[in-house]
Amino acid sequence: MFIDKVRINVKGGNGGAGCMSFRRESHVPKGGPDGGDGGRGGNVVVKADASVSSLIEYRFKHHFKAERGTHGRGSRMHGAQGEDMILTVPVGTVIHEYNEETGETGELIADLTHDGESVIVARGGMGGRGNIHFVTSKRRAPAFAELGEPAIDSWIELEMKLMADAALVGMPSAGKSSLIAKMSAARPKIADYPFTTLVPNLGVATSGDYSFVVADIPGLIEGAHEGKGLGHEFLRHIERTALIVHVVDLTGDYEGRDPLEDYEIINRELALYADELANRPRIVVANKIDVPGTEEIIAKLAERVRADSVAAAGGNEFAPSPIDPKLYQISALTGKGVDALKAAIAEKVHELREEAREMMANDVQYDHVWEHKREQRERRFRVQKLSDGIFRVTGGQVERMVVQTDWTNEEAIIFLQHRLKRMGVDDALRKAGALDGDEIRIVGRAFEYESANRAIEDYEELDF
Ligand SMILES: Nc1nc2c(ncn2[C@@H]2O[C@H](COP(=O)(O)OP(=O)(O)OP(=O)(O)O)[C@@H](O)[C@H]2O)c(=O)[nH]1
Ligand SMILES: [Mg+2]
Repeated sequence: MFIDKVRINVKGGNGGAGCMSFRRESHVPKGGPDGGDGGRGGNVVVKADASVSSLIEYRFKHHFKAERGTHGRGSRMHGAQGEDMILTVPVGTVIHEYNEETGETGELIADLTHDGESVIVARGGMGGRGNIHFVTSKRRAPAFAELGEPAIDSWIELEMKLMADAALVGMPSAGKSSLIAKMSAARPKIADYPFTTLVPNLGVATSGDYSFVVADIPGLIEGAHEGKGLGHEFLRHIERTALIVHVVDLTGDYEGRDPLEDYEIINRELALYADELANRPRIVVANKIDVPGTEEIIAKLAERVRADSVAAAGGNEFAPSPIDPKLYQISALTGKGVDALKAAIAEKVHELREEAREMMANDVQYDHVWEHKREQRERRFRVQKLSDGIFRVTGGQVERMVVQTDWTNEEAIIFLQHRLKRMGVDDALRKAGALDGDEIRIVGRAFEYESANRAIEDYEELDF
C-alpha cells in the first residue's frame, strides 16, 4: 500500500535531575557541595534515508519518545545523556508542525530532499544543574539542585512527495503505464479500462550515461484540480518533479475523445492546480502511432506543441522555452520511438539537475530557521489579569522553569523567583497592575507577588 501522509507524536527525553549532595569523608565533618548535573534527554530526529521507500512504518505506531537523561549523583557525577530516537523516512519527505486539536497543519519544519539529511523535531529536556553550580561567596552550601527539564511533546505531519525526475501525466488509458514499462524495469498493471493505475509507480530509466527516476501517475480528467477523479491527490506529487512528460493518446480511446482537446484539458488542469506547474519544463509525447490513421492528428498536435513552446518563451522563437518544441511520436506497445524519447528525457533531467545544484548554494537551512522561530516563541510569555488581585503568566520557558523547580525546597523557590525576575516577568506584572500580596499563577502553582523581594538579592551575584 502506498502511504504518503502520516501524523505522529514526538517527544524528546526528559532531562535528568541535578543532584543535591555534600562531600562526605571521614576526616572532613562537613564537606562542600558535590552534586552532579542531570543528563540531557535525547532528541527525536527525522532523517531521510534512500533505502526507505514509504511511510508505512508510521501507519500504526504514532508515538515516539527519545530516552531520558539519567539523574546526577554525588561526587560530581553527571547523569548520562539520553539516546536520540532516529526516525527514518524516504527522501522527499516534507515535515510540518501539526495541531492535533484543530487538525490544522502548521509551520514547515523541513523538506528532506537528500539522503542523510536530518532535522531535530523534538528536543530533549536539559539536565538539571547539581548544587555545585549554586555556590556563591555568601552561600557556601546551597541545599538545592534543579530538577530536569521535562521535554515537550508535539505532533508533526510527515508527507512523502514523490521525488521522481520526470512524471508521466495524461488522460486515463493514454498509455502511461505501458510507457514506464517500456522505459524501465517497473511492471505496473496495464489494461484497456480507465483508472487502471490507482497509485503512482516509480521506475528507474537509463539512457547512455544518465539515469533518471520516472513516475507513472494515475490518469487525470477534467476537474482534477478540484479533486475530480483521482487527480488532486496525485497532482500533489507532480509538484516536485522537475520535468512533466505529457502523454497524449492519438486514438482518443478513453470515451472516444479528441486528442487535441485532451491535450488542452491536461494543460489547463495543471495550470489550474498551480501556476508553477503551468511553467514546469515539459515534453509532449504522442502515443499509439502504431494505430493506423493518426497522421492528421499528429500533424495538428505537432503544430500546437510548437506554438505553445514559442508562446511559453514569451513569443520569441529563439528564446529558451520550458516546453520542448518537438512532439515525440512513439508506440508504447511496439517500442517505436521510445529510445529517442528516453534520451531526450535523460538529457533534460540532467540539465535541470545541474541547475538545481547551482540553486542549492542558496538553500535554506530549515533546521536553523525553524529552530530559531521556535525558540523565540518559547521565550515569549503573557501576563493576564484573571480578576482583582489574581494574575496568570503563560509561556513555554516560564512554565518549564516552574516545572523544573523542586517545590519542597525553599531555596529552589527563591532561585526560581530570581530567574523569573531576570526574564522580565516581574516588570510585566507591575505594568499589568500587580500589587504586593497579589496572587500570581503559573502552571498550577501560585506565588505571592512581592515588588521588593529581599530574599532574591542574595542571589544577585550568580550568573544564570
Ligand atoms: N495500440 C496501442 N495500444 C497501446 C499503446 N500504449 C498503450 N496501449 C493500450 O492502451 C491501454 C491503456 O494502457 P495503459 O498503459 O494501462 O494506460 P494508462 O495511461 O496507464 O491508463 P490509466 O492507468 O488508466 O491512467 C491498454 O490496453 C494498452 O495496451 C500503444 O502504443 N499502442
Ligand atoms: Mg496506468
